[in-house]
Amino acid sequence: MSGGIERARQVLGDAEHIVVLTGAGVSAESGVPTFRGAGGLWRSRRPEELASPEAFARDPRLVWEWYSWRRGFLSECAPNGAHLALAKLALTRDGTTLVTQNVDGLHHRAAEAVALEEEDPAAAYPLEVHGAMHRDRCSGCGRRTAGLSGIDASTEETLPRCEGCGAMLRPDVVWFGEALDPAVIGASFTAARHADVCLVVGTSAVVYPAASVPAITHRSGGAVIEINLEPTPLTSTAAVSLRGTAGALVPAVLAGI
Ligand code: BJW
Ligand code: ZN
Repeated sequence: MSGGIERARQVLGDAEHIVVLTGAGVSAESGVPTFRGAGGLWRSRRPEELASPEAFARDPRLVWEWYSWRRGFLSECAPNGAHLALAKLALTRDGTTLVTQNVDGLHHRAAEAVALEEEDPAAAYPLEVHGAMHRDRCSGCGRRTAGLSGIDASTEETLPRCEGCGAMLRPDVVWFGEALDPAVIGASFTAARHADVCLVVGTSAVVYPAASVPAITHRSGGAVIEINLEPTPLTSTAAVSLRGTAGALVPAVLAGI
């Protein structure tokens, strides 16, 4: 076993409270594209062109086309070994909080897959700080509904509308410039403050306020362990920084913890 993996296991094994922050890299091996970098969703577009309220106001058809395409391929994706190992950790170790920036629902599905009959999968549901792709929300009255599939984005008239108030529906995700749900990000910060260790998996750690989660643990005297293919702004503060895929490293680090 490499020294880094062994050290990470030791730090996690000794911890009473663990907070885990995941990003798009944890789902890459499930076939979900990341945002930044080679092969990322934003290789050819500026993020604000698709993931901002201004973009939706300017061209809702384009934004719905993008989300409809992503919903389509998500239905073909399944949780990988990293999601499953994290779900098992949350189910079996009290004091573990999962926080995800992902909107793909794969942590939920992993919880349902690994929970034994007598276990409540909700114990391994993550705090979804950027919302969830499988829900829609009314841009007028805010009502949340199950995400529609097979959206016809060919014209503005065919885009989905709220049955209550008639305003346009939108995916229930957090775009740039929008506030995160204060209860959800607040619970994430509280968990980060109380954590002895923050395990950070597959995020470029550049989008705030989510990227503050490991910084809060670090400032509160806890350790940061990072798993990523590449260095990130967190690497210099991490007690252990492991280079490699989440699918291989997360199960290796959590085995027997
Ligand atoms: C692997 C791997 C493998 C690959 N194994 N690893 C402070 C400073 C500067 C700016 C700000 C600040 N505070 C706020 C801001 C502004 C802004 C922001 O952070 N901008 C920066 C980018 C400059 N933040 C906001 O606007 C936020 N809102 C806000 O602050 O509101 C304030 C407010 C208050 C009150 C009223 C009103 C407003 C909102 C941010 C919302 C982000 N939304 C998105 C889209 C979600 C919906 C959707 O999916 O369509 O969230 S953007 C996108 O980035 C998505 C992600 O969750 C997020 C993070 O990306 P992530 O997960 O890190 O992915 P990647 O692709 O960047 O990285 C993948 C990593 O995995 C890489 O490192 C790879 O190496 C690695 N990897 N394969 C392991 N197999
Ligand atoms: Zn409405």
